[in-house]
Amino acid sequence: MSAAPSYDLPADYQHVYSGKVRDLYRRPDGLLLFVASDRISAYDWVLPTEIPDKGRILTALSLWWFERLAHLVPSHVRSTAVPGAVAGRAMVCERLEMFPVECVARGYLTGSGLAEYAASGAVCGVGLPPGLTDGSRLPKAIFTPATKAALGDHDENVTFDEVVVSIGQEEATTLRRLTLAVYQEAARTAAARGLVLADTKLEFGQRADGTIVLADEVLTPDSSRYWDAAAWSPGGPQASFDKQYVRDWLTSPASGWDRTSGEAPPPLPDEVVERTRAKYVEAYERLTGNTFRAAG
Ligand code: Q0T
Repeated sequence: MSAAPSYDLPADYQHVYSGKVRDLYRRPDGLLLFVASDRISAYDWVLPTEIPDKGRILTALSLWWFERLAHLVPSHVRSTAVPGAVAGRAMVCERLEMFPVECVARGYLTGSGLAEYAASGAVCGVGLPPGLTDGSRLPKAIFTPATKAALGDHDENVTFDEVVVSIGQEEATTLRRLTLAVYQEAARTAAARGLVLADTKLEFGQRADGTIVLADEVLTPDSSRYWDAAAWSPGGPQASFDKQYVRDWLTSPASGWDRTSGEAPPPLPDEVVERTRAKYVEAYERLTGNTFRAAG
């Protein structure tokens, strides 16, 4: 995963980092190029099949959210004028000093939050009432920070007090306030479009003058759990808005794949690719009210 991805970018763009599905480059002027690929991950694997337009759809969605959130927090986006090789799926961003904290807000209980709650009755030190189950709505949204793990590892949930030790009281308090404000605003918007925003992960950085800035991609299906509100039914795992066709096929006999085998997953059939692409388009269109237009 450390090899530079093979976009045909100008020679003076320097590859600095790749996540499972995103790549970061540095321009000669010091600004960053944040590229959303068409790669998709499932069950901790990057699949061998790409989802056409996924990077463009998620970039358009991120940009839409950054604008809607600008009254709460500035974003790292400086421009969408990017090289042709990554047209529509990249953003030019200012370089920040990143906080070493994954800022997660949860309005619903699932995933690692559910596991912690089942073991201790709390998530990241935040006590919760008894009787909650997988998919339950929380009485109010909670800040559940995590520390960034190395690529391939899972982030580790930490308490607010551990964040204070790491970055200081004032900044920890600000990140919590901003994370919950962003979640609240986005969850309200999603609900109005028939979507549940179960949780979301944000990353913040700081300018040299101390301003705290929202970075990374925001409120995409890759950084957030979206569920169809009409199907929400606590008491078991909720269908993923975007990845359910992929998961269902990978775990069906048709795939021939055993996810406990340690073997890489097989390529996705065209039908699964097309249905999944349609879900990303649907998420974009429902949230923004805009029509997604594929590149001509
Ligand atoms: C970063 C300085 O997920 C990451 O990158 C995806 C390709 C993590 N990451 C973010 C940075 C950013 C941003 N975003 C920024 N504006 N300034 N660093 C580095 N890694």
